[in-house]
Amino acid sequence: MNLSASELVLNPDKSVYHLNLLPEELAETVITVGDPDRVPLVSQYFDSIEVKKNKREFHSHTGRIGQKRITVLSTGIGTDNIDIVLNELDALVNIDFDSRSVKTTKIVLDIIRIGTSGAIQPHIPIHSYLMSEYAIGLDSLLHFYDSQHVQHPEIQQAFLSHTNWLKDKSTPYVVECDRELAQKFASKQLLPGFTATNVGFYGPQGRVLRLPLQDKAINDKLASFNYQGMQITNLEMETAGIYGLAKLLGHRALSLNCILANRCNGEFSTNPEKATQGLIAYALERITDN
Ligand code: R1P
Repeated sequence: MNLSASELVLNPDKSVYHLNLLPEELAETVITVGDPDRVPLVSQYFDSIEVKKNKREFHSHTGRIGQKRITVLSTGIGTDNIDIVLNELDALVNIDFDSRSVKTTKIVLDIIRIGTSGAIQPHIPIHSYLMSEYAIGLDSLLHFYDSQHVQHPEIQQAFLSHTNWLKDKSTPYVVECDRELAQKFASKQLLPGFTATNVGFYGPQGRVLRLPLQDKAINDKLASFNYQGMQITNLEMETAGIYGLAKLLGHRALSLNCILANRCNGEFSTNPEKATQGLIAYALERITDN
């Protein structure tokens, strides 16, 4: 079946609509970061950069460290952008833009998020690095796809009862990382995590500036949830969407988080750039380590 112009949207130069990349401009190892300013902080370690592109919040550099070809791409904030990024990354490798048809042989991308996050457990200090083994999506992204087979309904059910989750909110979905990538990246320097992904930074993460919350105890309930010893460790805005869509599309994904805030004691990093830089260096070392 050929995809029409309205479904697979391409720019006049045949680059994909939002990411503004041509298929040959994407590497099979992709680092995603939220902030466009974090893209050069990653690519400064490249030996060479062959492509620099940007459109809206989607900035990308493709280059090499030694023989390893890597693309670093900013996603902006939130799983709404993750929907665009994951679908367009997949289209770049698995859809033929000339015939507008899905290729028979599929390419598997390695997608590694280097992000920032806030801890909700007291024992997780700021400036620690955390690898999300599981993620619970409090956004609704995955429910728009045929996705039951990549979700963990038993954990979701336990979460709904524990939190007395309001029906007006989206039903949480639980997804997990790619286990092979997790093994490649694991070390004592990374804490194992169960990450909650939500649709906003303030109310949805239990922050009150001027607006009262529907559920004042939301963060306490998240922190006290315990499923067979698994506890939710941190809050951010992309991981569950990345894991869910990567699994559905057949790609391998892993989310690494630099903890910038501890929500239990109210601390926030005084040097977020330095802390994030350490995680970038760690991730690149693992990516290039054969
Ligand atoms: C909020 O400030 C943003 O920071 C976190 C959240 O997930 C959200 O995107 O991650 P990044 O620093 O990777 O963007």
